[in-house]
Amino acid sequence: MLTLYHFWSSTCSRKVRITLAEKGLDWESHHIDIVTKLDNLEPDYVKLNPNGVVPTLDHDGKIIIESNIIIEYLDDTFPEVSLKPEDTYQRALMRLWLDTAEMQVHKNINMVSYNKRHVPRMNKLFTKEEQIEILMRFPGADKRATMLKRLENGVSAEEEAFAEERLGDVMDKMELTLASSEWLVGDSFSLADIAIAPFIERFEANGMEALVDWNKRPKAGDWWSRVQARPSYQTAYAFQNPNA
Ligand SMILES: N[C@@H](CCC(=O)N[C@@H](CS)C(=O)NCC(=O)O)C(=O)O
Repeated sequence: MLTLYHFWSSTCSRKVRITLAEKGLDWESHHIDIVTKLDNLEPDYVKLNPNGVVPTLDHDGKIIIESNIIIEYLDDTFPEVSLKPEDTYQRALMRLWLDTAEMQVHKNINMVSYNKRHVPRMNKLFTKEEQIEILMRFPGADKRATMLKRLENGVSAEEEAFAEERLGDVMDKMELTLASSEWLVGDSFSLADIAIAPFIERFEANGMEALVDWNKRPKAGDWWSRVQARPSYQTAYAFQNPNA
């Protein structure tokens, strides 16, 4: 039995929901409200995910964290519908996209989303003192320190612009790659496409025009249309906030 601890609009959770849908796997939903209820900081959840973040997968009592590791675990464990290239070099390229999704895209979109999404959302729900208390409950020292610094000093226009440029680098790499292959790795849809897709939707939702101007990057635009047309993408995005 598969249970996914996830949040409806989290990019990392969406990666896993797309993978589950591509593979036609049944799963049970355990919604973790990371915004208003802060379920992710509850001690029982932190026992499962010591970083206090979503997603977390429970497969018959085996706990797996980190979205990239979860999607590879699912693909390895349920190989009937494969989302990995056969060729080992192509597999390495696929893993490089997974790494890019986490180390370049997730990291920089977090920076860009801070003023756009995070600050207005938190200020609406909590006073500054409450926000400090919440951050002190974060289990990871690194994240706690980064977020406390951001709360004190904000994210500057320069930091935001730099992060957006790094996201532009990834979009350029996609455009170049997709000039000679149908999908991010070769001619089959793979975990590489799944790992990147939710962030493109986030760029659009954030109104980051320079990144999603498909006249400028037509190959990436065509790829994006094909990703969104897949039933797996639609199923993953149909999951709405159960508390709304
Ligand atoms: N590297 C982790 C990142 C997980 C992560 O940052 N999740 C976000 C949502 S996309 C989260 O739970 N944030 C809650 C918080 O920061 O309080 C993964 O890929 O699973």
